[in-house]
Amino acid sequence: MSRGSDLTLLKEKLSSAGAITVLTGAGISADSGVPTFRGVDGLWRNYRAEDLATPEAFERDPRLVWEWYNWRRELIATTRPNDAHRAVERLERRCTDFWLITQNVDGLHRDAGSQKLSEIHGNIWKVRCTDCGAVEDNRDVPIAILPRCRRCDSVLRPHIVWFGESLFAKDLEQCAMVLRNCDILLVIGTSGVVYPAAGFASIAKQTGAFVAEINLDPTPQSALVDLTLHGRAKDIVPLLLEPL
Ligand code: BV8
Ligand code: ZN
Repeated sequence: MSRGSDLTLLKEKLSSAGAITVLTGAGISADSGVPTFRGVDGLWRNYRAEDLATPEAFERDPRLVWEWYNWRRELIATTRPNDAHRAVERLERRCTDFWLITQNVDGLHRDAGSQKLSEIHGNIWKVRCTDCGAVEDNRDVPIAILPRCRRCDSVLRPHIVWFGESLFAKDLEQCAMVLRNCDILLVIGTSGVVYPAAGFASIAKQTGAFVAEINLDPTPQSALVDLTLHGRAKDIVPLLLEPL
C-alpha cells in the first residue's frame, strides 16, 4: 500500500479508536537536535551509552559519568519540543483514553505539555541521593560535577534508569495496563533494541491492538507491526492529526 493510503488508514483508525497508547524513543527528539543513541552523533568521547549509563560505571568513576550527563544537560537545555512532540500532546487532548510511554530522558514531552506520560527511563533534570534516596528537580547548567544531597550531603546521581537496573514498579504497572487496553499503539522513533521497552509492541499486538510504526528506517519491530510510515517524526506525526 502506498504511503498516502497507509496514512489515510492510520488516520481513520486513530479517529475511531477508543484507547490510544504512544511509545517514543530518541528519534522523536532527533529533529530537536538531541543526539540519538545509535545514530552517528550517539557517542561521547567514544563511549557508548551502555558503557556509562550503568551503576558499575558510576561506582568506578562518578565524575566521568557526571561529566557525560552534564554534557547532555547542556545540549538538551538548548533544545525545544518539535512538531512531533506537539502533535502527541494534541492527540492526548483529543483522545480521552490516552497514555504516552517515553524512553527519552530529555523532558521534551513534558515541555510540550504532555501530562499523561510515563518517563520509564527517568528524566535528566531530576537527581537522586545515593544514600537517603531523596529525589528532586535540578536544572543547574552546568551542574556541580559531584553534586551533593541537601539533606544528608551524600553524592547525588541522575534520577535515571541505568542498564542492569529495573524500571520503577509503578511505571511497569502503568505500561502493562495501557499496552493491554489500547486499540492503537503508535511506536515513534525507536530502534526497538533495549528491553523491556523493545517488547511493548508485541504485548500490545498480542492483546489485539493495531500497531503502527513511524521511523526513518526499518527496525527489528517492522516485521510485527501492522503498518509502517517511513520519514521524520516532525513531518509525519502532525499529519495524523489533520482532518480526514
Ligand atoms: C532491566 C537511560 C531488569 C539512560 C536507558 C533481554 C534481552 C537482551 C537484553 C536485555 C533483556 N532484558 C534486559 C536486558 C538488558 C538491557 C538491554 O535491553 N540491553 C540492550 C542493549 C540489549 N536492559 C536493561 O538493562 C533494562 N533493565 O532489564 O532491568 C533487570 C535488572 C537486573 C537484572 C536483570 C534484569 C534497563 C534499560 C534502560 C536503560 N536506560 N536510558 C540514559 O539515557 O542516560 S536505555 C536508552 O537506550 C534509551 O532510553 C532508549 O531506551 C535506548 C535507545 O533506544 P532509542 O531511544 O530507540 O534510540 P536509538 O538511537 O537506538 O534509535 C533511534 C531510532 O530513531 C532509530 O530507529 C532511528 O532510525 C530513528 N530515528 C532517528 N531520527 C529520526 C528517527 N525516527 C523518526 N524521525 C527522526 N527524525
Ligand atoms: Zn541524601
